[in-house]
Amino acid sequence: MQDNFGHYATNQDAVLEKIQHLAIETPSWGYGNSGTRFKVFPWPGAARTLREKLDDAAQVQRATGVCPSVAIHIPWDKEDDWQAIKAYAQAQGLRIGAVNPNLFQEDVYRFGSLCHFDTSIRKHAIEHVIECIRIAQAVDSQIISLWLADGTNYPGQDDLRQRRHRLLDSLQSIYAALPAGMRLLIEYKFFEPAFYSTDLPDWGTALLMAQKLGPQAEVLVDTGHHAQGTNVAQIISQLLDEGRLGGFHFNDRRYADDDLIVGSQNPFDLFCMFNEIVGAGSEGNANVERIAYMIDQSHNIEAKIEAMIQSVLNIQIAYTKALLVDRPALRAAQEQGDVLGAYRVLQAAYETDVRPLLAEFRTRQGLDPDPIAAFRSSGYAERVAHERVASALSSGYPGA
Ligand code: PSV
Ligand code: MN
Repeated sequence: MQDNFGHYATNQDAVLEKIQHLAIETPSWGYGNSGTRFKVFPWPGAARTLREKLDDAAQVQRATGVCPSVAIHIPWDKEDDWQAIKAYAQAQGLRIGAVNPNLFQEDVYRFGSLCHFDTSIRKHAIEHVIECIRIAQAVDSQIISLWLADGTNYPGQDDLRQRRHRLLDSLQSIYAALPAGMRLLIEYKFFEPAFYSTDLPDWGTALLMAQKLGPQAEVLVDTGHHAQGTNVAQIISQLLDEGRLGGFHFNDRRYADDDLIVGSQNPFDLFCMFNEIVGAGSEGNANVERIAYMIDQSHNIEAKIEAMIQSVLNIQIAYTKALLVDRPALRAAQEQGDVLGAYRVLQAAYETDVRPLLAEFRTRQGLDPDPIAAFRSSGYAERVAHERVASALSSGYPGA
């Protein structure tokens, strides 16, 4: 390990300490059946209820030790008794994380939600987000993450500036309902489901909205929500500089959509994003401390719990490599105009095999150094496949 880590060998404990503090939230919807609009392939034993999703998320926490919270989506995860859910999560060593309102699945949202031309539909959407704020309060969550499917499909379909005014107006009503300490994370996506215009298409629009709203509003970067070739690391640097990087939805994609395992397609890009974060943190950027690291993936054909664990491992690998960047050497190369020298500092960190260090981290935490192998040998997947299918058959549940 000494050779690999160069002058950081002496700092191994500091690196391990930092890895321990990178908490990653997993999404409840990543444990249920999902698919494309062409086909949903049911996974044997996929979670069907919020409790089952929490059971599965607890496995990810057990294997990795860094996933103590679970994001929920309302109404997919709607429950009558939130105190009971909170207690159920706690008993599993978990807590409820970000609450995601759903402003895209009701018939009334055909022409949008917060940007709709009909005031009563805008009001309906605002009330749903306020309902989510109340749920967040009930489960002691501090985050509402808001994504809109709003947009238009044809030029002229609606007045774009009017839509923008409606959006700001709706967001202001939502913001006014936020209790102290709760953050509204505004997520953007450049297209889909709308194909001509999207009301929150990019980080700039999301940032403008956040700045107009106030300090409790920040931007949520879903890594899969950019056009091909977009430099997401640079977006991260700008948001950090503005103090408005609320959090991430991690995932990866090759062409479009956003559900592949984070780091599986463009691991160097992921490293570059973390490099911006670690760099800003090393200079005392206060925003770095409150970034919410969340995964937003729905696995279509792969084993769901394993895919979630693998995603966590990929994030840890990218982060650990960013921690190994020799920052003084990087700064010196930059200030000498040594273009290749600077690049080679990043390359040295990126090409370091950090798997032994991460195995050491896990061993020190009392975890198995290979979380996927540990999960596979636990027999959990086979057990729930058996139990949940059996209980579905006996109850006549159609989704098994
Ligand atoms: C939209 O594509 C999105 O990224 C939003 O975060 C949604 O809440 C989530 O996916 C739903 O799967
Ligand atoms: Mn997302």
